[in-house]
Amino acid sequence: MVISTGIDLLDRLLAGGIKKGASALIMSTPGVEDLQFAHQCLFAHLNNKGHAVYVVNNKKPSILKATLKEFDWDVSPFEKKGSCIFLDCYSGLLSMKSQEKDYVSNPTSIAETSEAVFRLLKKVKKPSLLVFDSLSSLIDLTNAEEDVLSFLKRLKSQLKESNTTMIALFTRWPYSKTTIDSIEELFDCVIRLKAIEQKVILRSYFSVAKAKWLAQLEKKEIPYKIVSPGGVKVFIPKILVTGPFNAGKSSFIHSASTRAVSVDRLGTTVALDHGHVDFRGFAVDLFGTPGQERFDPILEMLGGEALGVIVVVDSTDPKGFARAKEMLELTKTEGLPAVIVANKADLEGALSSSKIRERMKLPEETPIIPVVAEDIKKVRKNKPCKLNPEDIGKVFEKLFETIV
Ligand SMILES: Nc1nc2c(ncn2[C@@H]2O[C@H](COP(=O)(O)OP(=O)(O)OP(=O)(O)O)[C@@H](O)[C@H]2O)c(=O)[nH]1
Ligand SMILES: [Mg+2]
Repeated sequence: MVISTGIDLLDRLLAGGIKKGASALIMSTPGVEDLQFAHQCLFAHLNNKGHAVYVVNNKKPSILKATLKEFDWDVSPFEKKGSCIFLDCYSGLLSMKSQEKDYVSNPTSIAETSEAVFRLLKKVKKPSLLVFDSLSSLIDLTNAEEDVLSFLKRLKSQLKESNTTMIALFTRWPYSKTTIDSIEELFDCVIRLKAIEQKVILRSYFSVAKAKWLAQLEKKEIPYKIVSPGGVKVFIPKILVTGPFNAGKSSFIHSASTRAVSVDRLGTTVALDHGHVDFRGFAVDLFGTPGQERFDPILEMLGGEALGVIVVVDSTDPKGFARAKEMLELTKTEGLPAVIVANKADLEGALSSSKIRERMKLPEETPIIPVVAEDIKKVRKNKPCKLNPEDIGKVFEKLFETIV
């Protein structure tokens, strides 16, 4: 019995989601976007006929709802039905009249806040989710770390009693170590968000640091980014698409991407192809190389920092197979997770996957996926064509399996 986080890969790491009645802490370092982790879970829960109480103490509920809407997570129908209740612990701070039915007049008082939270927990229907946004703001507002901890303890037993799941946001400002440790200790599950600066690019990762209901944790750090609409996407910043001249690299990138650009002249790529892919919760940037040998000097540069590689070969042209392997060397991407696209499988004389494996001397674990043009009648000489979306889906599935 779990509540989905709305993020496929995170659900998988948690063996399905957050256990019902358990508490999950989204612990982030300052500057990392964390809000959508709670929002994605909230919206998935409401869509699954769940009920929720959302405690907000660091922005006006109207702003929060606008943010949700921006991500295509419009909660107003759920509010109307009564399945989503906002507890406004913010307007009172500015001595403004709240526009919510439920509010706390003096949010700096932990007694008032907790009274309101407990009242709503009794009222909300099952299965229920409490979103606490945010715990760090509660500490800042009340300036009473001890009181917040004892509130959390009472809250936990209340959650258990009412079988309510909690997801709470916490930004790791420089609080005392004992406070941070005690908070982590109190929660059943801790999901850490952090950002790492790599060269000039800032990358964010999530990981499950604790989940009491699991015997063993998968110690994985999953790169993510937040896109609107869509929310949290597992983000693979660079996949290299390479392969011999005329194999179908540009066709692959264009067919796979929601947005793509190529720099082509007379039907061949002369600089690079770039595309952005959105697929089952993954966001991926594809970088393609030209195929002609005169571009070999720039291949190493194009391959830098790739996390995986898609090698496109023309299944009817075994002469290109050796060149494909050479391109892996030139781009310095041997050893990275790789998938072979056996393209043009629709053409007469196309070799089977096993023949290609044999000829290319590829290990058994390297996936080879046959790919065909979506409509062979529309294929034009020297012009990238549209490839079959189902085949492309298989390529990404295999690739993501090996990368994350
Ligand atoms: N029948 C068939 N033709 C294909 C397929 N994929 C690509 N083509 C055609 O093959 C030719 C080359 O495709 P591109 O996508 O331009 O190949 P490329 O690898 O980017 O080529 P370079 O950039 O010049 O190295 C084009 O005429 C495409 O229309 C396929 O699956 N089936
Ligand atoms: Mg090309």
